[in-house]
Amino acid sequence: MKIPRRQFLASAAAGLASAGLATRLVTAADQKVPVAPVGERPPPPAGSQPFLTPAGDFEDVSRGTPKPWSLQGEALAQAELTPETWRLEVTADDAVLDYVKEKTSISRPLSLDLPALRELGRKHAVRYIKAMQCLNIPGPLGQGLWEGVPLRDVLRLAGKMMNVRRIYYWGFHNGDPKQIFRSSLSYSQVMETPPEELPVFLAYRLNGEDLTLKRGGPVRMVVPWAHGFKSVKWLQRIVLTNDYKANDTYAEKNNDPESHLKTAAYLNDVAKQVPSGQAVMVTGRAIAGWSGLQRVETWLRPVNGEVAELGEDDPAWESAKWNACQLDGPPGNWSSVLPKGISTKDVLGFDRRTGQPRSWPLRYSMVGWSATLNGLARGRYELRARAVDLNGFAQPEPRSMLKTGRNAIQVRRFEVV
Ligand SMILES: Nc1nc2c(c(=O)[nH]1)N[C@H]1C(S)=C(S)[C@@H](COP(=O)(O)O)O[C@H]1N2
Ligand SMILES: [Mo]
Repeated sequence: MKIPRRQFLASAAAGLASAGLATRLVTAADQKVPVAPVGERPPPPAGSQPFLTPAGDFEDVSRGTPKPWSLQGEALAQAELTPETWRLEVTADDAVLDYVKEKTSISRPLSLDLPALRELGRKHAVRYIKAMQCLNIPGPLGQGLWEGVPLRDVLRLAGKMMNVRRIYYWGFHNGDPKQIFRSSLSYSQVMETPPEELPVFLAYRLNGEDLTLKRGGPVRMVVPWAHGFKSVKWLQRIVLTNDYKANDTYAEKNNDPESHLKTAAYLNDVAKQVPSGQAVMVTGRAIAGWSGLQRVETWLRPVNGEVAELGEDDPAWESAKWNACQLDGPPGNWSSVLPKGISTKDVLGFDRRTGQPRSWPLRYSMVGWSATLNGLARGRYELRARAVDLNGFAQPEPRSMLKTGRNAIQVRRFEVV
């Protein structure tokens, strides 16, 4: 059956609208906004959010009763969450499943302690800067310089492997199966790292210090390209399996277990009232996800009378004027940003010889942005922000499922008086 194009678009839009999704089509005009080349972008203004989030300032998304980070003394040692008691067990799956024909085996099951992992780190340690972002929370949790040993180098110690297609892993869960928070990766994702991609690793340091219990220490998985749910805290168990299905706890909550970190723009708060004649400085943060980040744009919309939600199918979206903002450039002085003794040359994502970032923003990192609004007449306004990825797609285009990563277009309302 042929559906006229207009009618098709209308019904597609209605479908999206009824699903409550913040999805907008990108027009060719959208893609012609000039962006300052990396070298010309000014470093972040003084007093803006720190580039690296102190470990204690991350937003915490921890499950468990009691929360594993609240354990102390003997209970903490019993939980094997002290540097002395921590162990990582790596075994082959012995489950029998009718849809899996070949049995998994490894020649050397492992029980690794922290000194052994650190010893591996002398030769194989990697560091990179990554934003931690929950798939379901509309705002980054923090950004760290994570350090540890690639998972592939740990798995190599397990000897000869047969029939491993997936890697299942989880952490301490109060010994209660109902509290397990699991995640998984394919064997290839772990063992092979494409050029410029960052490896999955077992992190034991954050911002130059031992990983705190609250951030998932002694050891946490860090999956660079993924949302937080792949980065399991208090890591203790890895099971190599020939089961090809993802076993992620997050999948049970209607989330896409294979989703990638989304490119997204977030707005900081704006003063509710601004005196007329005064410039309005708006700021926010943006994440460079899987599809990269080209620019952030804002749309300032005068609103008269009562403020109502802008419906998904409101024609105002089609005539919206989006303006490119100023994206923060690399910090002027990296040594004041990185922990003492760490050079950018030792961090993945930077050129080994020059110490310059290989791309900006760094992959999977978070940067600040700002815009100054001048000459606003008295009245009420709505300000929206969106990110445009390296494909020229304004986010959250073209994907339509927020359960693969929340990056709807945020709005702030203010009044010029
Ligand atoms: N063991 C364990 N690991 C976990 C979780 C958890 O509940 N238990 N939450 C995950 C989710 S959903 C997110 S978004 C991140 C949050 O990391 P943070 O608490 O360091 O900010 O941790 C992940 N790792
Ligand atoms: Mo999360």
